[in-house]
Amino acid sequence: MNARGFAQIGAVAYGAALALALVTVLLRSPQPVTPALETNPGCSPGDFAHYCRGVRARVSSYDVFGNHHPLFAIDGRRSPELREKWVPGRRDSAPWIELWFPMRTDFSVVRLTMAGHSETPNRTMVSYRLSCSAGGELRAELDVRDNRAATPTHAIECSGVDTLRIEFEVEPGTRRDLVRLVEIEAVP
Ligand SMILES: [Ca+2]
Repeated sequence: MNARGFAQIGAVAYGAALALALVTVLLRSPQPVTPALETNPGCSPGDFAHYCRGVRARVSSYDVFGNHHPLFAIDGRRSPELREKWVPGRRDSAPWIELWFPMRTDFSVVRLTMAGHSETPNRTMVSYRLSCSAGGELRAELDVRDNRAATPTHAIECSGVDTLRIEFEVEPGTRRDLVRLVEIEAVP
């Protein structure tokens, strides 16, 4: 084999090693979490789930290449800009998002803004479960089975909690095969 042949084999091996490394990283990625930002308890008085209050979001996965980071779900914006939403990875069959409050928090309403708010309405998620807890102890839960609203408002008494969790049921083969969540608000 001549030098060109060795170079071609080397290039193929290098490409394969890079692809393997990328797949390994993607498969082994831990559940991403947003940064711990400085807490300003007085900000956003109508929404305790805003990052400016020190809230962090952890998710089962997110669409890295689409840049649909979970921070978009707690930034206080209900923007029609298509990028500004949390979207899980395509292979995530049981997507969830969890909000961590920096201190025990009371709220009685959770308002969601789904992609149907600004995109096609049939992308609005129908089935999901809300729950809130304190120190790992469940305080309230709500199973939603027939949501049709793009910005649903759910009454749920969460008193002295440190975590709000939402688990979505995706529907393969429909427009609801992927969660597209623009915003979560925890209303006192
Ligand atoms: Ca947002």
